[in-house]
Amino acid sequence: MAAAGGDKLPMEMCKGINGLDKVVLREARGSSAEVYLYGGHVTSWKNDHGEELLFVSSKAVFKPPKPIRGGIPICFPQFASHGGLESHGFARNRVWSIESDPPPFPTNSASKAHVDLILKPTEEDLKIWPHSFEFRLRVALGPGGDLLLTSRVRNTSTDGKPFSFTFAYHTYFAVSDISEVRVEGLETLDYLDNLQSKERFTEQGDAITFESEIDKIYLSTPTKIAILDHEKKRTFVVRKDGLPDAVVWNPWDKRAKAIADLGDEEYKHMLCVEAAAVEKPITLKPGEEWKGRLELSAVPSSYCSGQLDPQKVLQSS
Ligand code: TA6
Repeated sequence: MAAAGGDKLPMEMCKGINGLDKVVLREARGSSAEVYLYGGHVTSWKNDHGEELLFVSSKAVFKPPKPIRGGIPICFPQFASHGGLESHGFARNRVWSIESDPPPFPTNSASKAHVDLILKPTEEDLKIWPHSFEFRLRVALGPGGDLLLTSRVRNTSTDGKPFSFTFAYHTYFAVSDISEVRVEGLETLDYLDNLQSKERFTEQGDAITFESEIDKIYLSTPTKIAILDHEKKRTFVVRKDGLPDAVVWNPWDKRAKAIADLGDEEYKHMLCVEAAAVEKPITLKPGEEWKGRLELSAVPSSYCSGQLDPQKVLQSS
């Protein structure tokens, strides 16, 4: 359905792959995003030139209960195998609902191109994770095409008991060639290395570059991280709030082959940099709410010609 004057609506419901419900967000200058109700999952984010900025595997299975490989899976109430639930928890393979009138945000900066989703546990969910909660997710496009995700988790238990959870926005960025990418903002930080039994190490002073499998949880990270794509001359800036950790993952060639819903060579074109709360689980008493915000922007960079100082990207507001 088109708006008066032939313009596209800023928020539109339609059917996606395999008839799954999806929401399309459009910002006036041409940027767009797509969100599947299945998983509350952002599967597309395009700039105003129509270029896709998120990676989604060509082998992604858009069929419950398989989570979608790519985009931004929501890991909740458990990150990876940090607990007894299925990997990354169950929020990414549940069907979320649209909430037309959510409780107001403290700072209301919503553009017209936004959608509010909500997830509440079913009786079945309560059997595997016995905690009543409301998880509200707002996905919005900013006027400059920035992608903004705000998560609000509330403990709605009436039994007086607190609960704890871990969380991540498992963002798959689209990159031209992983060997040409560097990540700024995580140097000198401590991390848990998932490839070495989650042992704790300290990162060297240099920016992170990629030449083999990586699966690290950086701890107490700054609120801004930059991903510089040398070949594309593009810098992604990740801004986060309420999410102290940052996971960096690329499966590289061998592990990629073992992941059924990822093409053998596709690891070259993806990088996961995930705003997360893993090391210190979040605990909510009944009635309490937690908020975790992610803001992604993609800016042209001329890093390869030496004109862009990555530190400036990190320091500018
Ligand atoms: O965030 C990194 C990670 O936990 C890795 O260990 C890796 O296995 C990845 O997530 C993907 O997990 P998935 O369950 O989606 O296959």
